[in-house]
Amino acid sequence: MKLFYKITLLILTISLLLILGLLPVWLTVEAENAEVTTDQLPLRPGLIDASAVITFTPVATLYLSLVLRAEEEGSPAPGTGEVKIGHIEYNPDGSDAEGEYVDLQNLGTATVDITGWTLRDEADTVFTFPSFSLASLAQVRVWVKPGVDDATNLYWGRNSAIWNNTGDTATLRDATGNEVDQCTYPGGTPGFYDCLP
Ligand SMILES: [Ca+2]
Ligand SMILES: [Ca+2]
Repeated sequence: MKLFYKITLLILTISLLLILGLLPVWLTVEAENAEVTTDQLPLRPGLIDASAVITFTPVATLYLSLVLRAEEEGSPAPGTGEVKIGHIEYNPDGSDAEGEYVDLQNLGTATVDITGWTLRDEADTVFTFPSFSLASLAQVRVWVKPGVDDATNLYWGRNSAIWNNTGDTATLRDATGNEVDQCTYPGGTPGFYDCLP
């Protein structure tokens, strides 16, 4: 083969390799720049948008399908909330009415709107949550006593105790009355109970 053809073939080969190698980089940049607000698919929105643009390139399609599969496996995009009764302080030092409280924890990955939810004891004394959102991994303390609500403390507003020192059951229901969690403690020492393992 003549030298000219050899060089031409070499240049073509290098060009092809460069295109194949750089395409994924370009795609990634495009995908990250794309702004899409769709939440209908459990995938990274930018990548979906990019896929519509470059599906004409077989290599790009292959690459993208690999990326999308990785995204799907890597992150459960739409998070879920998981609110649990964490701790019940039923026999605190000093006045029970002053010191009793229950901690709720959101163990999930999404914020949960607990407005209108209820917390009750075995005797059906009910606390209804005011307008409140519990962020992922956040905690809120529900005091029995009166007080001024803030981001981590809510107040039942009672002057008498709720949580029996000899055992009781706390039940948490959502705004439509579905039971979300329940915690029964036996009572006695040490005066508090951790509902979560
Ligand atoms: Ca008590
Ligand atoms: Ca009680």
